[in-house]
Amino acid sequence: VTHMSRFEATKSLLAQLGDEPVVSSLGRTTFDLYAAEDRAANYYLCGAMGMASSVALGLALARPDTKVFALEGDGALLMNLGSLVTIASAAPPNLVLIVWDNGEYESTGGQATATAAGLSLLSLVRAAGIQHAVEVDSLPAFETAVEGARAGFGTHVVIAKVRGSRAHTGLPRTPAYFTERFIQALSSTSR
Ligand SMILES: Cc1ncc(C[n+]2csc(CCOP(=O)(O)OP(=O)(O)O)c2C)c(N)n1
Repeated sequence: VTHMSRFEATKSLLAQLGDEPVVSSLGRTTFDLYAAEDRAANYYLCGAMGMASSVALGLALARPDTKVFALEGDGALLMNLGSLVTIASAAPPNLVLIVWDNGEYESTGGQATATAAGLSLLSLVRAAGIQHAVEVDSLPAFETAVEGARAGFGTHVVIAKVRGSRAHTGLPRTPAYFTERFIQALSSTSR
């Protein structure tokens, strides 16, 4: 059983980043990102389950000058598994996908996901053809994995075994504002 908290891991991720964009999935993944730090380079998906990896893929292809980070829950990744093979084929050198694997659909009441029954997301990711993939279950290991992914070339996937965080803040229902702010943040960092 992992003791790594998703919220603590999210905070440590942001502490390592500069102004790189972070696209986050829905639910608790996004609530934790917002609570960790509401930065202009965060893009919160509200309800688009599993689409963070796809949105981040498009962004990574459009913006080869920056690393792009995507945060998905395990349930969200499983809902849009096709994204893995598309990412593997496109093989952007600047995409980092982090999957918070808590074995449950925590946001909707804790129903078990397939990983709770033994599915290895790491094996799935490797089978899709993504070579730079690791699974971690402690904060120090997570930090090392992020450091490697941030510095390295190629698409990287980090499967982070986490426990959820029951306390969270929610998110203001202002998607148009967040979208406009994200676009502006990215325009100002174009090189
Ligand atoms: C297509 C679709 N189906 C169902 C939902 C409802 N829903 C919102 S969050 C969520 C659970 C997400 O689970 P996971 O990605 O594992 O993240 P966690 O909640 O565990 O942080 C579900 C089923 C949705 N938003 N979209």
